[in-house]
Amino acid sequence: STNAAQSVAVLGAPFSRGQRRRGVEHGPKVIRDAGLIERLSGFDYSVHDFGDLDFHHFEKDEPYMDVKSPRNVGAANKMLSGAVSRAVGAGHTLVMLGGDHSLAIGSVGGHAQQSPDLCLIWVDAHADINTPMTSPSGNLHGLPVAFMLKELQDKMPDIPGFSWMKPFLSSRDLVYIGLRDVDPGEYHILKNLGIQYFTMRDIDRLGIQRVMEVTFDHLLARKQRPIHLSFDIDAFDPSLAPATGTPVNGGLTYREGIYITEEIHNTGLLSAMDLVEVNPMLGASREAVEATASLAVDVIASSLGQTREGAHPSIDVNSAVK
Ligand code: B3U
Ligand code: MN
Ligand code: MN
Repeated sequence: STNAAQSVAVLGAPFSRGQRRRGVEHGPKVIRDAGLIERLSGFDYSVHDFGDLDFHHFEKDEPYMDVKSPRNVGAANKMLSGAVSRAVGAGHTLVMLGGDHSLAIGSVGGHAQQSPDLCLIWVDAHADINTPMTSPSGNLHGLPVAFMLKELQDKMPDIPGFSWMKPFLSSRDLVYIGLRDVDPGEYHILKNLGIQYFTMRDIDRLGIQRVMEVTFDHLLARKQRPIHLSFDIDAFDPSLAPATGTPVNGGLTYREGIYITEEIHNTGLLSAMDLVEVNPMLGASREAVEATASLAVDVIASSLGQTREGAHPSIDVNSAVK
């Protein structure tokens, strides 16, 4: 693409308190160990590994209503949003490695500080749009989108740890792809706000090519603007991504997942992305963990321009083919 990013920043967010299963805080390490930085270094832009954030842990963190660890999740996201905002402001395309999906609050929020007109593509088995009232689990990785949306402001109480943030996204600036486990309260919100979403059934019906076409029509037809991609590895079928906290059968195939990211790259508008919920403690074997981490690398590389038709690096083709 002629719109190739100038530089990419990779930022690790080793954090797991948005859900109950330990291990997802090791996501950044296993994704790096699967060769992420080396893979990106083969491309046309410079790659900056910003390392991992060092989150402060609050020992005393009573639930609010049913919501678990609000102060830890709030503070981690405050730190993350600052780091993402600085990286995007410095001109990098930002790759955030989670950690659990509660981190999208800070990642998308920090991105929005620099690009208030961004749009959001959420690739996930889950809608992650519960409010404290609708959440069946009290796990904050099931709530991040509700924090972001202006239209849900009156449904979100003052949760301890989140006084620093304000909703910044309109429901029409969001598209979901891959849904297949949506809670009753979430379904109500999706319908009520008229949010554009594609379940796995929609992908079966329309095909992934049409799904991406409608996604871009919805988000970009009025004007071109920065894209934030928030990619939960559990969007993939569990046979491909077994090492994750809440696998759901019937997910994306490898080819559907990579088609999504190729198309997003081809817009030339990707400005930041998250890759979350890789949990190396949940794979049944070493191979299962490595397959999941390597899939995460493929998703990121393909979002940033790796193609299946072959690379076109900036070398002198005439001398290369002699
Ligand atoms: N919707 C459920 C389950 C869930 C959400 N996100 C994940 N699982 N990964 C909830 O707890 O809100
Ligand atoms: Mn998620
Ligand atoms: Mn999910």
